[in-house]
Amino acid sequence: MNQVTINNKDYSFEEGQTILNLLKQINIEVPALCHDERLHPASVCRLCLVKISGVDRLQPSCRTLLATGMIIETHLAEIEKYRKGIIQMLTKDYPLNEVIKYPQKEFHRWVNYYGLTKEMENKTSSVIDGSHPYIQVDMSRCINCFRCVRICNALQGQFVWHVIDRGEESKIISDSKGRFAESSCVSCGACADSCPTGAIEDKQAIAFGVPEKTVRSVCAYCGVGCEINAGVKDQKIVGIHPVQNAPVNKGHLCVKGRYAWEYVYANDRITQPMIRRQNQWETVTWNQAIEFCAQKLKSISQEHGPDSIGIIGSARATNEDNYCIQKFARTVIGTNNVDNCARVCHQPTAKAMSMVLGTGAATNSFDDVDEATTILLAGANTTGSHPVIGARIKQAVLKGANLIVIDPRKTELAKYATCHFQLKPGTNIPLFNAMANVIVTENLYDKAFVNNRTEGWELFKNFISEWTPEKAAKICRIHPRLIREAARLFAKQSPSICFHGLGLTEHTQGTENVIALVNLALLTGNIGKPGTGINPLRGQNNVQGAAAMGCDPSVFTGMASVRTERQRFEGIWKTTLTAGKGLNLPEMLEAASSGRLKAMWITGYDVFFTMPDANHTKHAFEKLDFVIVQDMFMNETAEKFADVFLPCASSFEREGTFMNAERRIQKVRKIIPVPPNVKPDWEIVCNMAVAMGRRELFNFSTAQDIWNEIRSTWAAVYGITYDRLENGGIQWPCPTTRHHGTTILHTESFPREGGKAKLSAIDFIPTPEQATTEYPVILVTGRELYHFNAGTMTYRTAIKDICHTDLLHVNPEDAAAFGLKDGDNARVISKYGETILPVYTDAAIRKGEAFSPFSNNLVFINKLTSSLRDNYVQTPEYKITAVRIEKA
Ligand SMILES: Nc1nc2c(c(=O)[nH]1)N[C@H]1C(S)=C(S)[C@@H](COP(=O)(O)OP(=O)(O)OC[C@H]3O[C@@H](n4cnc5c(=O)[nH]c(N)nc54)[C@H](O)[C@@H]3O)O[C@H]1N2
Ligand SMILES: Nc1nc2c(c(=O)[nH]1)N[C@H]1C(S)=C(S)[C@@H](COP(=O)(O)OP(=O)(O)OC[C@H]3O[C@@H](n4cnc5c(=O)[nH]c(N)nc54)[C@H](O)[C@@H]3O)O[C@H]1N2
Ligand code: SF4
Ligand code: SF4
Ligand SMILES: [Mo]
Repeated sequence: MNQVTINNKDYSFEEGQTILNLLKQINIEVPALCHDERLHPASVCRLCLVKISGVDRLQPSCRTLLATGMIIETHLAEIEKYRKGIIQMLTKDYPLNEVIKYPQKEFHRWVNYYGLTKEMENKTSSVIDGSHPYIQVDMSRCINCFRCVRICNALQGQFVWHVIDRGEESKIISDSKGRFAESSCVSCGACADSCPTGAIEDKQAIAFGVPEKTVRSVCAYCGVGCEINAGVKDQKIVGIHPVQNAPVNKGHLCVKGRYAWEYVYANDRITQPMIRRQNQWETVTWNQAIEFCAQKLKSISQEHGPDSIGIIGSARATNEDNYCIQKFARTVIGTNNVDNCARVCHQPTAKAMSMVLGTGAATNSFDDVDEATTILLAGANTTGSHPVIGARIKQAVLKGANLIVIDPRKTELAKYATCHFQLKPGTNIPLFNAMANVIVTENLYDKAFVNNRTEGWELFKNFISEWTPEKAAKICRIHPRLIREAARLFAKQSPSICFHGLGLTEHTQGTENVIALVNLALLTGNIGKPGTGINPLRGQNNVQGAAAMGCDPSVFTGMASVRTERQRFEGIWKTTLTAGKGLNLPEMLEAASSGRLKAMWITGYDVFFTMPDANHTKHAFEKLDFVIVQDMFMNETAEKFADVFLPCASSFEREGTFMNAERRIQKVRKIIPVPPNVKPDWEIVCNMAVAMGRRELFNFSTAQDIWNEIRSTWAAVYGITYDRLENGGIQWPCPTTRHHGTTILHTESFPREGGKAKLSAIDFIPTPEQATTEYPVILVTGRELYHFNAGTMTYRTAIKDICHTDLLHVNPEDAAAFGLKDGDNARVISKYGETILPVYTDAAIRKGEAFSPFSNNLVFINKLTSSLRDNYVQTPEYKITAVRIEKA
């Protein structure tokens, strides 16, 4: 069965496999210059033709499926002659010098293979376009394979490249019709990755040359968790490309994962431990630094108690690092004052989901995008913040999925949406409640699911009856008809999947926003099945992991409550642990302000720059006696407030694991050596523990040792061994070493008492932060594609040449009313502070609103943001600040 004969040898194949795919697998190379495994076969180059016995004409192997009994010849003399002829035609006018310089390029390999260089000439291109910081375009080397056109359309959905003219004359140009940098390109690098000639080429490849080896690892930026292949030469990274068959990114990356790795070589990277004395930084040895910190922490703890110290884990560092950090806080210091930046991000999601579903993590997987008929995207700008998933959602919609977007801005995906709710910021609950009202009153709910798998129905039904679309529409400033349409779409055109972002969580009712969204999934039975679920688009590469490892004041590793599981952890760590929950980050800052907290050790988190109401944060930091910052760079917190700086390794320089937004644990591999005086975070923490007399608890010599201890504390990851991760990531729960991991949660029941999920009546309480005559504009802060959070890393890469500052996005009519044009500096003033930044007029913003990213340290938008917080978990309300805008 499933047997074919190729060049007189027998092979087996898989159902649905193409001839070309099998040829690659068995290392028989045929040229296929228009082919890319990520694309549907085009078969325009006619080079991959093979002879199939009994079939008259030669067949393109790229799109011919294998069938049992086929007898295939790949290298008959007539075929080879034909191939050589085609490639020879392509070499006409092609520069010989490029073939010599880059012999490994796909097209160049075939030119050499067929011995075609003799008739070629050296040429200097007159059409090189170097306008883009990362991608060089030289269409004198284009062979019209159209891979760039197709991959830009089919993978990224950006439609940048266009074919003009026909036949011999046809040419490929970008949609700017001029300089590439002015096109609509989002710099994902897919076209450059696919181009077989170098007509579209990474500038990094031109500058740094061909790698000697590649190492597979995981992107260091966002929670999508794309797998990367890092090219290494002379022990340095020279380029990064996507892993073709990675489950998450399927051969795709965004600009940050693909290109923005140069920060590891930034001139101002800190590569020596330092102590600040009399306002001067002094470099010291590791022994001196650790000894100094250990003594300070000991004496502060002795004098003021262990709870006078707060420790912050890093959502950018590995699970192993974060496990050590929280274990250090709990066992060495003896406090539960440990947190991470999930606090300011998706903690409301974790809280909401664990309350009503029993588990605080995404219920489904990214692959469910392709299974869904309707996609609901709430408060997430996915093509900017999670670009590879944004591109997957865009492709799903282009293939026919319905899309409901809920966002005050007309985001890129809103332009593709069946329904876009451009609601007033902070009014999610009325909208979700009204959708639930329509689903209930129009009898569209899933009775069996509601009966068998939820509790609270009677109360909910009564509560929701008053939430008519008309009532909600007024509050949200949207049309009631649209609410009915969206509710029907979501309920009837299932499976329906929900993705959500900070537009739900970073509000005073952040936790409740998420609960109100979960209600919709529960009512319609859109949970526990393929193509459904509640899926938070988690922020940083390992924010899901940092929290799950226990960098949280109320839970130990594996989300084990400090209240109920203390004894178990006392057993595991063989020490006594403090009772009661500790302080979270906002509470730590308050305790600092009031003099109760004396010291902080902050790893991989620019707290001062990214917490709201910077004046308030500054006051808190000024009151602290001792601050340790552990980072790669002198971030704002370190520069203003640190007493000690401990330089850490980047994720390219160490082993460990990250956990992505779909609960997938993936292997982070050491790609390049650690700089001489720099250490991985976990090693620094272990050294500190040893210096403070707890060597026995931190006897780890590798990241794997730590992971094995993590496995022993948390049953849901017990089955995930390092060995198993060699072959790709695994999604928890994975209780045994034979278990394959879990792609969909809650298929049978919910891990709550009684096994049912909870429908909850959520009332709407408007935020006190409203527009006033003095502050008439609502400023929403969030992200854009190019920079990442504190900007510490992306501003140290050529991304700064694409996007050199945060811009204040203002509706064009508002801008005119304020007397502002594009590029003018605006002064933005809130109750909390003021700053100046350039204006960008943007029709995606409604009148009376404005939007700004928060990544540029000169702008420092958090001088403006309000100190209001979520009612349950204290996540700041970054999404709403009333401001006044003036010409600066
Ligand atoms: N390029 C890039 N990618 C990133 C990051 C980055 O800095 N840059 N950061 C990472 C991190 S840490 C995170 S947490 C994620 C965040 O990813 P997202 O959740 O996408 O983040 P934001 O852009 O902050 O906010 C999303 C949207 O919420 C909308 N919004 C504001 N108020 C409301 C509201 O009341 N209701 C609704 N429905 N929408 C509202 C905003 O207009 C915005 O479009 O991104 C991660 N990925
Ligand atoms: N106005 C406004 N402010 C916001 C937000 C908003 O929407 N609006 N969003 C908030 C959100 S969701 C978040 S998550 C925060 C993000 O705020 P931060 O967590 O401060 O931002 P990041 O840029 O992700 O990274 C923090 C630091 O980690 C360092 N780092 C990177 N890798 C490692 C490592 O392996 N080890 C160590 N030790 N350090 C490392 C980087 O150099 C950087 O200094 O910002 C919040 N602030
Ligand atoms: S880099 Fe990406 S978005 Fe830009 S043209 Fe190439 S494929 Fe399209
Ligand atoms: S989508 Fe996220 S994980 Fe993927 S390459 Fe971009 S930043 Fe990295
Ligand atoms: Mo975040």
